[in-house]
Amino acid sequence: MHLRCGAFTLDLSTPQVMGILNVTPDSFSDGGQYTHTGSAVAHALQLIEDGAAVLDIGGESTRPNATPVPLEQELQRVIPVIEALVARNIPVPISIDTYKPAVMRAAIDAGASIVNDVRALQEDGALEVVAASQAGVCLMHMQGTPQTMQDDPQYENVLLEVKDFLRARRDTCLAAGIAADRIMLDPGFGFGKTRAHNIALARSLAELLDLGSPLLVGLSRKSVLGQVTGNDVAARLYASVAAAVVSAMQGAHLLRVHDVKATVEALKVVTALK
Ligand code: 9MG
Repeated sequence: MHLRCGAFTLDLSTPQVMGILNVTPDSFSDGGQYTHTGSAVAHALQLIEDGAAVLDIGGESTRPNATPVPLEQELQRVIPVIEALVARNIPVPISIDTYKPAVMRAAIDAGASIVNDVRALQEDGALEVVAASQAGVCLMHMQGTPQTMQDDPQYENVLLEVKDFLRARRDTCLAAGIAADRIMLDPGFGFGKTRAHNIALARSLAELLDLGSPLLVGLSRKSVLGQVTGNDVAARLYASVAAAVVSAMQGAHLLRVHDVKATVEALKVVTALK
């Protein structure tokens, strides 16, 4: 299994880590820490040193009830960081976490190789931007929007509905000319899902492998781990590593995490013992 993305081919034959770099004042766990280009770049270099195979850079929080960020502000947050990292010739692909086509285009022009879209390229023009590039893409499932998604999420069968959505969005991408090996899929833990929905999905993650695309999982520090452990967001390291291990044991290819060093080490054990 691999992902083609820009000049990179990401080998996903063993589980890999996508390190989170939020250049936002209000992300749920690390908001406000890396709002200056210098500190964001320093943190990115540390994530690479710790073993991240991909860096995911975001300039708008997607936590529940997050305030939408104007286009210009999002561009000002993320593009200088991407440019600075590309200038340093970093050895891993940069992923841009955005649903806005104009940010996708600017980020790809600046050197990003993956588009991580929590709206799965449903925004007008997003599909065309990715299709016209060589970037890889992560298509994520979300019910509702970050402003409404946790109000009262409802499913008849969460696994089947998420799976059908991901299959349909992947087919739309294929029809638009995005090659299958440029596409990853993600069930979107915490995006329009209750604790029961998240746990049901996590238990049956392996069923999503039938879709034949690499699977990205983001459970790091999320509220479902707080609900299970009783810990607040600053104390969810062990729970996050456990969630990454369980996901990788079920076949997840890429784990989107804050705590790269601990997760990389745990995944080495999964790879060795699985
Ligand atoms: C941006 N973002 C926040 N959580 C995420 C998750 O679970 N998956 C992906 N792909 N992106 C996420």
